[in-house]
Amino acid sequence: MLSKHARLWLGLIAVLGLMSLASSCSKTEEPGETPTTGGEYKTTGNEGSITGKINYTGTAPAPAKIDTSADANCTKKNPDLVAEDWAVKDGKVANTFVYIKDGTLADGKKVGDYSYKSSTSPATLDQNGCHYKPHVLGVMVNQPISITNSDPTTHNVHFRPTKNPDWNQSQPNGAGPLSHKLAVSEVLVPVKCDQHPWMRAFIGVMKHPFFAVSAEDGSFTISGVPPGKYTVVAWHEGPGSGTEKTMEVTVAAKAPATADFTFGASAELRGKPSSMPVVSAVEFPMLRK
Ligand SMILES: [Cu+2]
Repeated sequence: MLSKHARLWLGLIAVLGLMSLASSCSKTEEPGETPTTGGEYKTTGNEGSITGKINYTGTAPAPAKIDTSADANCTKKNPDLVAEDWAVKDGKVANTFVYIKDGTLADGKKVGDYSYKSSTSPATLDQNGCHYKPHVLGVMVNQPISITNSDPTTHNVHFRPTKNPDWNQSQPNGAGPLSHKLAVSEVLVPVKCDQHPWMRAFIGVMKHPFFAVSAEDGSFTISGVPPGKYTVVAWHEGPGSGTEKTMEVTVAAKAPATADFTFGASAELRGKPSSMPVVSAVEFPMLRK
């Protein structure tokens, strides 16, 4: 039989053990992608491309006028500001993020088996006329994002990811560019301005370079794609975490593959809700942030 003291000590040791487990668990939550098994992807010269159009069938929602009266500087600079959630022109949709979600290369390796050199040239997110340009942006993990303020007012850029840390910076009129990086892939990170609640942008963060954003004419091209069979997703913002369309695409050596996507007003074309972030089933409730 253990004495009362011994039982107390054993209890204390168990509590300390749990606390150290908790701290090691929280360490694994630090952002960063897990290392890949296939090494860095080396171009072979056989790469092809995926090109297509984002279409809209039916009557597109009329762009809603934004009330900017809370900041006279915004009203003066951009009196006709409208919402950009559905930028549709002649049945073609801009601001759709298209990316390879999964797939197998001709060499039998999965896309995720390789690592891909991150671009070191910064992507730019400009605050201009009290909205973001571009409205949808794609970057690779750890690629610098340069955030500029071209407005005669103060903005407060606020990245609101679910897999990367929250990031929130004030940027007064005339201040120099801010720089930020996201270490974990995430589709897509909403960006808002805490000064102007209508301001909204989305950043797709990818481990690989196989992504594009549709232009005003609905067109997109993903170049440098190794031959293989892929699941390609077209994501568009919408209720909740957005909607997505999925297509299986085969890329042949040195050839362009076509992937046209259609969104629309009907329930069938509205697309299915984007998949929500996966929460680990094994989770200590007291460790939830
Ligand atoms: Cu702002």
